[in-house]
Amino acid sequence: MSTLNGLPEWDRCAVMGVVNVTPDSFSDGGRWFDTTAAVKRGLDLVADGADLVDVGGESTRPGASRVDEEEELRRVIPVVRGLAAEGVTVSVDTMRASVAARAVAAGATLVNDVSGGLADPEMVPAVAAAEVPFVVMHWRGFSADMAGRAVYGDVVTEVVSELRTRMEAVVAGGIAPERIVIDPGLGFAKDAGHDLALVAHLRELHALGRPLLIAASRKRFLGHVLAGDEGAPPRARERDAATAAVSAIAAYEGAWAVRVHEVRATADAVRVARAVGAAR
Ligand code: PMM
Repeated sequence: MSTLNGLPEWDRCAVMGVVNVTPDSFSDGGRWFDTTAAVKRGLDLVADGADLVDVGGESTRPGASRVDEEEELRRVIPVVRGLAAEGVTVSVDTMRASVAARAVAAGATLVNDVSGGLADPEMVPAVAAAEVPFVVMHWRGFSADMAGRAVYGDVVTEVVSELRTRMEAVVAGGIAPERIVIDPGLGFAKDAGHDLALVAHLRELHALGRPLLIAASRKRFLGHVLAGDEGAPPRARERDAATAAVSAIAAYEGAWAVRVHEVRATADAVRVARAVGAAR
């Protein structure tokens, strides 16, 4: 498994637990909205087996509008500081350079930008200066109108090629190649078929030569897979077993980390994947 400059090394796929400090996130919106509850949630995820915790203050659910900078800072920074003070490895989920920089100052050790640096021209220089790992996710535009951009000839080839271009831009902007993590951005300008094709072709994503983060947790494509005869998908919070199934697949295929809202089943899944991989 590739090492990632600046983060602990895990001997298996890492489990990234999610704390969304938002009133409206896709799957857990409103539940961890005050600082104390959010820090406690992060610590509970660690107790359940999370290796690192991803803290975000802006919902990126399909159709979501943006939160303003002051509000995002108010949501995120105290939670990052609280978790880092407890010794937790913290990642910050933000598209804003100012939030990323303040979060790193508060103890975050990874910047997870769903726009891969496209949303804020200051992001790449800020992360380069902070010298922390950076998640480059495949992204074609803000959530408010991303559904219209879910148009591909061959989704796997196009996502790999767009990620390669983005990685080159990020490196040209000063972020060391050994600090980059890549992510296909499941559900971002993608329909269920696109997401499934990407999960089925993780090997092609490995060709980019960087650690791979997979964030399938509770997403619409899982609801689509699980929908019964009447076509009604289970609610987001009822998709955790399906999420763990993707975690096992991703871990077995060599993903660096999986990002999930409920950690326990995924913590087991990545251990089973490691054991099966070792017996291969
Ligand atoms: N998805 C969401 C939020 N952050 N970060 C990365 N790197 N990759 C993702 O696919 C991703 C992300 C949206 O999910 P949520 O609002 O349900 O947590």
